[in-house]
Amino acid sequence: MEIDTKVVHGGQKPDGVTGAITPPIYQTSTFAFKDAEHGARLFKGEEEGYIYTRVGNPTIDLLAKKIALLESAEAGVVFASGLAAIFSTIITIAGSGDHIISDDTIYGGTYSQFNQVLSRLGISVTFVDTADLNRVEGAIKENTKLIFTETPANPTLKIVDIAGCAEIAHRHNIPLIVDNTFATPCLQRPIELGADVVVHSMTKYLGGHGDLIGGITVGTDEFIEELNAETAIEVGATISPFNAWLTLRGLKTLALRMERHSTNAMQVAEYLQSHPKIERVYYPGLESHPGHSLASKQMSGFGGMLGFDVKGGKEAGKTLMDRVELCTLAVSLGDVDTLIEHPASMTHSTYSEEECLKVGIKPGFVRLSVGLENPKDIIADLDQALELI
Ligand code: LCS
Repeated sequence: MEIDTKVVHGGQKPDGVTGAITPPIYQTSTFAFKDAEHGARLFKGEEEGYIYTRVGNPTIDLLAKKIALLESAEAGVVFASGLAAIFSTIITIAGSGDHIISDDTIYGGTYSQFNQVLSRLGISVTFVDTADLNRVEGAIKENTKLIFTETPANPTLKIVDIAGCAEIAHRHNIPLIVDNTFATPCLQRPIELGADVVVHSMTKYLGGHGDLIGGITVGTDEFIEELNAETAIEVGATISPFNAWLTLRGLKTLALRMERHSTNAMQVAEYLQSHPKIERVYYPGLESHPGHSLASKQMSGFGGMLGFDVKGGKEAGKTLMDRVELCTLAVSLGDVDTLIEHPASMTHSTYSEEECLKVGIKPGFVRLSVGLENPKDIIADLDQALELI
């Protein structure tokens, strides 16, 4: 099946009992045992079945299976948030005394989790520009347990060579983990390019409607079993069955939405690129983007996220964000609605000013999650706000 058919049908069949096309929401915390022996057998793993929603739930399991299928992975575990998925994945592979390599341009919340929480657990992190493969190779130590990267990166849209990073990781017998939140499996499938594990904030495009928080990790059967048995069930960052169901509902239109997000973003990027008050536009679909040719190779579309530097720096950027009317000034991304924000003071305020500058987040850098409105209206809104600078 092609990916746009898979998002509709993958892993799903009408309900065996009622014929319902939409899967039921098993909104329950616990499941009754037939008798004491049955319960004991389930706990021992001698028989398959449901016990308790933190351990397993049919709605949540269906979602895990579906996203694994979309990502060309064998299995998945769903979490209450993207950060819970990332944390649980990392601590399944690395522990006290170990070292990990992370890209230096990642979501600000992931950055502070790595900086603050992992260091408290005795896991050291080297942040490098993983788009430079020599730097990745150079950062590997005896105790390095994994490489983590995000591509396109939040918020600068930097493009990282997934196959190149995977080759280095595998030569050192360590896994490559890719955060595929910005691209989604409709535009990029890291496992097909050599990555071992893919993580997502489902809060974004996978859910797609700005109405839930969720995360997922997908990989091999063996890794997912280890993640479940050693971390996920004990950490207990379980999504609610209702939020899992909302994600299943959102996924049905993922291919269609990503197509429209991409064409809308391209039009907005071209408009901004030609605007005299804009210094630079960051969108992998533009030929001027340094990652354009790599993105054209490893992605089948360029997505709905873009960034731009407004001439006049932070003050000019602030005026723009305060004056837009159709676009909403808010964090998060991947919604139907166009969202605008200032990474240096918002999503990436966990980076110091110097750290921001080092990874290319200038004071006047504005991030736009281009929504599904008519692009003419998005452009008209940006245009009237830019007039006011
Ligand atoms: N990975 C990426 C690439 C993200 O952009 C985010 C959240 C996460 C992981 C964490 O996922 P969560 O726990 O929030 O589900 N990014 C956000 C952003 O850029 N604005 O608000 C949240």
